[in-house]
Amino acid sequence: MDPVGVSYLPTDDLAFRWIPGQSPISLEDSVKRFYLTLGGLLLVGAALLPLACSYPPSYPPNYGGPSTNTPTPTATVPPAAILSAYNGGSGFQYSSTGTGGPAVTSPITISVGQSVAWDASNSPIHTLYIDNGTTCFMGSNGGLGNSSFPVTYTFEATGNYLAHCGIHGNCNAGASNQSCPSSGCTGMAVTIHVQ
Ligand SMILES: [Cu+2]
Repeated sequence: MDPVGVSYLPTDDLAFRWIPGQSPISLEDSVKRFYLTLGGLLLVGAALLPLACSYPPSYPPNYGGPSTNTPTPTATVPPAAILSAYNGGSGFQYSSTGTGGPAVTSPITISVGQSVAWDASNSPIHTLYIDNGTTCFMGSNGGLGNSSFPVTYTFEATGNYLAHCGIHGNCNAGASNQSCPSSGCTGMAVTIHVQ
C-alpha cells in the first residue's frame, strides 16, 4: 500500500488501460483495437470521398456547380455594307463610305445570308423600300417605306434587289418614288446583287 493512497495507480499494462465499467484489456489488444479503429475510419473516409468530390450533386445537371456548358455567344456578323445618306450637291445618294461620299456604285455584291444596313443618317426622311423586281420586302407599294433607322436587312435568297428612297429615288422617271417594286430609279437607289 502506497503511503499516500495512490495504490490504485497502474502497476501493469492491464490496470493502466482499465476504464470503469469496462473489462481491462491487454496492451496488445489495445494496440489492435487502435489500428482496427483507425483502419475503419480510413475506409469510411475513402467511401465518402467521391461524394465530397461530386458535391453539389450532379442532378439536376450542373445545378449550383461550375457550368460546363457555358452558352456560346451568338456571333455578331457585321453587315456586308453600311449605307449612309450622302448629298454630293446634286441630290441625295447612298454612300457605303459614310455621309461624305462618294456615292456607292451599283451593284453591291454580297452572299446569301449577308445583310446590308442603312445607318442613322437616313433618318427619318429617306424612307426605304427594298424589292426584287416582283416582291416588295420593305415598305409597300404606294405606302410609306421604312422610316426607322438604323435598319438592317438580311438577304436570304439569291437575286438582284433594289433599295431606294421614297423621296429621292427618282424612280419611274420620277413619277412614283413610293412604288414597290420599283424600277428605273436614277436617284437615291442601289442595286444589291445577292449570289
Ligand atoms: Cu432620300
